[in-house]
Amino acid sequence: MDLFSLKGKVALVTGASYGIGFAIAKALSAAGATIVFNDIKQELVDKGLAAYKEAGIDAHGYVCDVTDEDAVAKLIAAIKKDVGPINILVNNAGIIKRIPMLEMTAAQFRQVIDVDLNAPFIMAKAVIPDMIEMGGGKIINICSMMSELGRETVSAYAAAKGGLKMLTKNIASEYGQYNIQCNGIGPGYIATPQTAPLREPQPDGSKHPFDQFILAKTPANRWGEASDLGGPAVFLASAASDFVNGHILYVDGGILAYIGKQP
Ligand code: NAP
Ligand code: GCO
Repeated sequence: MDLFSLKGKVALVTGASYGIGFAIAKALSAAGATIVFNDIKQELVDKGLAAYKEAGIDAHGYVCDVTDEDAVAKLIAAIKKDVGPINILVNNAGIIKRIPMLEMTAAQFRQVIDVDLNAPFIMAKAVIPDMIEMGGGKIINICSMMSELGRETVSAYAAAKGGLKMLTKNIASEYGQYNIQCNGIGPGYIATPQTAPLREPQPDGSKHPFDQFILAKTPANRWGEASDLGGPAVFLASAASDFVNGHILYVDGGILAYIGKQP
């Protein structure tokens, strides 16, 4: 089981005060990693620190907007000074705007691309030099079903997550020679604040139509929990995946394999 050990490793998980990032950080901590996380607001970082402490994790939290290249450079330098160079980067921070394309402004489109695609580029660029110096490292990009599929109202998000899939493959191609593995995790539909609007019970108490739709599309017949992503993240962060590179590991309960339950 040492193959899955992260003892002595420093892991930075972006946007990890709660949700999927928090769950992934908890799993990496359980495997021995020192956890560092950032969020966009101090109040969120404080909330996250309290949650990690409650989970018995002595995490290091920083305020940083991942789209701000200067702020990211300062973040990485501060982490290196306070904790040590980053061995594992999880690009988790993300936003979604559910707006029909013809109603979406270019500024709204750019904002989603900025957080979900440009920021992982900025973060990876900031950590790779130290990884090269250390003889290797792990980058995990949190992709999506929308790295493979489209649906109404998520044009910007799908474009970003599709791009993130290809950025993942390109980092693997360009830096694999330095023993850096860059892979993606493609979560299915996970019960977090980001998908809460899709699961809102109807006024009559019945399930949201989208909730019913996802259950019919998922062989596991359930929404994923953020904790379902912990094991796959430990695998991709550990020596167990040293010859896995440029791969998107879909953790979706089988959605991508399934035509859907007949109504
Ligand atoms: P979430 O609940 O919305 O959490 C996203 C986190 O990222 C929040 O803490 C958010 O902070 C932070 N963030 C947003 N913009 C940021 C920025 N510019 N700089 C730093 N932090 C920022 O989302 P989630 O459901 O946990 O999803 C996490 C990741 O998984 C995202 O990349 C998402 O696209 C992806 N994903 C989610 C699902 C799902 O079904 N939930 C499925 C597939 C993929 P604020 O609260 O301040 O915005
Ligand atoms: C949506 C959902 C999805 C999930 C996730 C699926 O509106 O369709 O928010 O995009 O967030 O990305 O993998």
